[in-house]
Amino acid sequence: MDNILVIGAAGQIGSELVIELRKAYGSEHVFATDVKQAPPDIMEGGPFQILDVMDDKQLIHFIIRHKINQIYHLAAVLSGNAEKLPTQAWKINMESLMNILEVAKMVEEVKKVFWPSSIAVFGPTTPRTDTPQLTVMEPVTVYGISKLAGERWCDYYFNKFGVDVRSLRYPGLISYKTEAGGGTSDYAVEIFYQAIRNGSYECFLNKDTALPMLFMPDAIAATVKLMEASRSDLSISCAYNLGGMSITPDQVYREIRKEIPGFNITYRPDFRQEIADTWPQSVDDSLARKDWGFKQNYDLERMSRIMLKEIQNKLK
Ligand code: AKB
Repeated sequence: MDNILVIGAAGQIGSELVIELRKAYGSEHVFATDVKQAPPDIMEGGPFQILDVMDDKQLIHFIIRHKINQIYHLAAVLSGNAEKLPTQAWKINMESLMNILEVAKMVEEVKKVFWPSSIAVFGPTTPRTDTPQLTVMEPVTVYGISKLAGERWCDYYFNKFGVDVRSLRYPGLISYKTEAGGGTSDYAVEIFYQAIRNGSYECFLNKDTALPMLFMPDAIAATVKLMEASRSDLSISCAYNLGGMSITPDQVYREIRKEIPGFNITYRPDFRQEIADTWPQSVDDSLARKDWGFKQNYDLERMSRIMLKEIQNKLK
C-alpha cells in the first residue's frame, strides 16, 4: 500500500480529501500535514503533523522518514488574497511547488504528485464559454499567472525528469466542511452560511456573473480518479480542464430561496468582480471525461439541498 502525504490538510480541499484517501488507503498510510491545526477528524483519524512545505529540508526528511510514495500538494494563496499581497503569493505558490517537484525528482520512492491548477490560468483573451483545453492563456491575476507557470513547470519536470505530476484546473469549489478563504468563487460558499446565519447576504460579485463550479464530492472523486488512472490513459502531461456547472449568484440565491423563502441578497461588487470577468463562464471538460472518466454527479439543486442541510447541522 502506498504512503500518501497531503500538504494543506486543513484547507477546503485537503480536509475532505484526507478522509476519502484514508478510506481508500487505510488511515495509517495517509499523512495529513499543514502549517496550522486541522479539523479534529483529520488530526485524530490518522497521522497528522505540522509541516511547512516552504522548508525544503523539513520536507525531504519527512518524505524519507515516512517512505512517502504519493504527494498531494494543496497549499496555495487563492485569487483574491493573492491580489492583496502579490509578491508573497507568488513566492508561496511557486516556491512550494518547486520544493515538491525537486523532492519528487530526487526521491525515487515518490511515484506520483498531485498539484491543483485552476480556471484562473485563463484570461480576458480566452474564449469565455465552453473554454477549450488548449486555447489562448493570458491570465491577468497573480494567482492565475502562478498557476499557469506551475502548469508549465509540472510539464517540464514530467518531460525532463519523468516526475509523474497530475493536475486539474479546478473551477470554483463549493463545500460545507471548511469555509473557503480568499478566493473569487468563494461567494458560492459564503452565501449558504450567511443564508443560515443571517437570512441575508451581500454578494461581492454581480448577480449575473456566471462561473464554472463543482460540488466538493465531485471534485474529490475526480482528484482520486485522476491519480488512480493509468499514466498511459492520460493524453496530456499538464492540467485537465474541469467544468462542472456554470452558475450565477442569482441562480444560487433562487435555489436557496426554495428552502429559506425569506432569504435576501444584495450586490456590492468589489475587486473580485474584475477577476471573475476575466475567467471562463463555462469550461469544456470532455478530455477529462474521455481520458479517465470524469463524471459530475451533483447539479445546483441537489448540491444546494445538501449544503443547507449540512451547514444547518454544523451550526446547531
Ligand atoms: C479562487 O476563486 O481563487 C479559486 C479558484 C477558482 O481557483 N477557488
